[in-house]
Amino acid sequence: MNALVAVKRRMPPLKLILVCVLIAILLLGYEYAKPVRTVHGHETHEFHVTAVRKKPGVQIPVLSVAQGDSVIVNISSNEPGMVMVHGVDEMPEVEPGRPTQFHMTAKTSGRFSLHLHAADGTQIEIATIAVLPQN
Ligand SMILES: [Cu+2]
Repeated sequence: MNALVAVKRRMPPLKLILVCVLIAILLLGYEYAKPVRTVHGHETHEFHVTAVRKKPGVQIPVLSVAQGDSVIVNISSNEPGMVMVHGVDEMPEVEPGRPTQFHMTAKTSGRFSLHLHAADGTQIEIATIAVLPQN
């Protein structure tokens, strides 16, 4: 009670309100950004990528997760096609203006190609999913 009165005396009300709003924004930002922990200690990672035809030498994104984690990739594409990681059953379709979501559980460590089989028969590399081994 005395501390609150002391704070009120030292700080004008507008400054106090601004500090409270700033703290609320920071707490909300942390809540939104922190990984979701499951009961087994694994995390759920959500990424946003766009499938575009890359020029030679241009790097594709690397999405790093740990073995056992869940992966959600939101994918936008300039071309229609089917999203795929070989060995994962889920193969959502995507088309321009209609993003899709790809889900997988990172069961095996290694580097996996997330790619688009475009409607014209070609393949577009979207990202590499790097699954780090669990200790
Ligand atoms: Cu494929």
